[in-house]
Amino acid sequence: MIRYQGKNVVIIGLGVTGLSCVDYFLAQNVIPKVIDTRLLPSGLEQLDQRVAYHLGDLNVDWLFDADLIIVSPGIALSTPELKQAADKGIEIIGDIELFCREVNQLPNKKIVAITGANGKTTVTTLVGEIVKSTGIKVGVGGNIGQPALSLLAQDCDVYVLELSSFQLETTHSLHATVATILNISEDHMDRYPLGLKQYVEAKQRIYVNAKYCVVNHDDKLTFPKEKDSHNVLFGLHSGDYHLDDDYAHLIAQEKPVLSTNTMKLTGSHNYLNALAALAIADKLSISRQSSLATIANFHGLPHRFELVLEQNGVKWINDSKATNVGSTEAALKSVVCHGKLFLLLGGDGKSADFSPLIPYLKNSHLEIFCFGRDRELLAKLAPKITTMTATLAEAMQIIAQKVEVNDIVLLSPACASLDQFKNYIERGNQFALLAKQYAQRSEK
Ligand code: UMA
Ligand code: ADP
Repeated sequence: MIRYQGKNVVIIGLGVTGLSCVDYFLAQNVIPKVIDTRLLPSGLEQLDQRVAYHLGDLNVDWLFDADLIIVSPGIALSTPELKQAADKGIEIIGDIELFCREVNQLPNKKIVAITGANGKTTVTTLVGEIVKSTGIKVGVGGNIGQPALSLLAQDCDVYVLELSSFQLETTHSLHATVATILNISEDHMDRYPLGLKQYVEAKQRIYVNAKYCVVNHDDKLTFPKEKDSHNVLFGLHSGDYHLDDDYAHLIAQEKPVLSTNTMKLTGSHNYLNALAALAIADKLSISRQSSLATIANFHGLPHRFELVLEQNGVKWINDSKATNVGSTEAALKSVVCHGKLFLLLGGDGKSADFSPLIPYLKNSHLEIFCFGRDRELLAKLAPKITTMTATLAEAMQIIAQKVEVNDIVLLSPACASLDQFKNYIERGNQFALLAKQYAQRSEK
């Protein structure tokens, strides 16, 4: 274990990350201080009584007195108080850095590091399942929700980490066996005032010291800056791993290895996710046969282009996890609709440019409903076919009166949910519940 005895440690954030860091330091008898800028942070009840805390703002006396500041991903490094602390030479890192320092000390451990604008959780979960099915001891964590530090308590041989750009910004000691940036499209522009370049720079940190880089052939921004023979490429039509012309098979090293109609996952974006997972598994030297069996049986995750109801000839698809433009684009590319498509967009757009959606909104069989904080901005994309409502529930009420056989109702909002919901799960659950209620009523 790396020793932090005698250091004055300040942790910022009382979310799951902050609490996992508190546990980590307490386990080695270092009692940190904790700051949260919120007055009522969620993790306060769970905080160990030995730990002093400060709420409501960043306590600069504590910060400037610290030897080490651990910052949660929800707090930007550009926060003025943190910049001042950095200028004073105080070390500022995140939980993933603490985790990597520990794993680097242990022999024969492998880290798979996965980032990208979209598909992170799907690929992280799938790789975790692939590794687990071989009997290798695996821990899956990071941005997926299970804090990485909590994995140290388990005896794992392989750690599969989903890493956000925020987490990568505060990580310096990652030595991944396999690292991937799945794709890049705009997200979190509220945290990257210098634009996409700044977001890409954060993502690219995943490749530093990686043994193998798994790279998206169709997205140059996912390529490591230094060209390297250890790069493995996946893509729709080209690369070491790709699809055949009619997307009927996954192809690896020019050989068809899996028929897509035996897969439970649907949509070209998910086939790309499967190819990336297979490329990663191959680099972990996992048997092809075993990986392919797990890929074929993987159902995907809730709230991600999930068919939650098919009744009276109407399909209701919950893609609440589409919290940025790229993921909504993927849904619009994948949806096959023989009737009218009712598209629900809305929420907090995080300062995104929504214009890449415009080409997909020209379909004459489309009706759009925009709700939430950024409804006006979204409505400008295709005003003639758009209805604005304050909430998702109001939009659903109108749509329920209109749907007919062969229609699809698709919640793929292109925005975060936090303006009106606790999270994307609550938003997706509300959509599914209302769909079921309306469908039941129309049966009567
Ligand atoms: N916050 C404050 N003041 C503080 C600390 C936090 O206002 O002092 C706010 C943040 O701005 C944010 C919220 O509190 O709105 C939570 O922030 P946090 O950093 O405390 O979050 P944690 O609960 O520790 O969860 C974090 C990740 N959250 C974020 O990056 C915002 C979780 O990813 C991750 O699962 C978890 O660590 C474990 O690693 C969530 C997420 O939304 C799911 N990630 C973004 C995404 O996927 O797009 C990057
Ligand atoms: P992340 O963890 O990066 O947010 P998820 O797997 O949770 O990714 O999926 C988030 C959203 O992105 C969902 O709407 C999903 O359908 C969509 N998605 C998944 N994989 C891809 C991909 N490779 N390209 C574009 N969109 C994707």
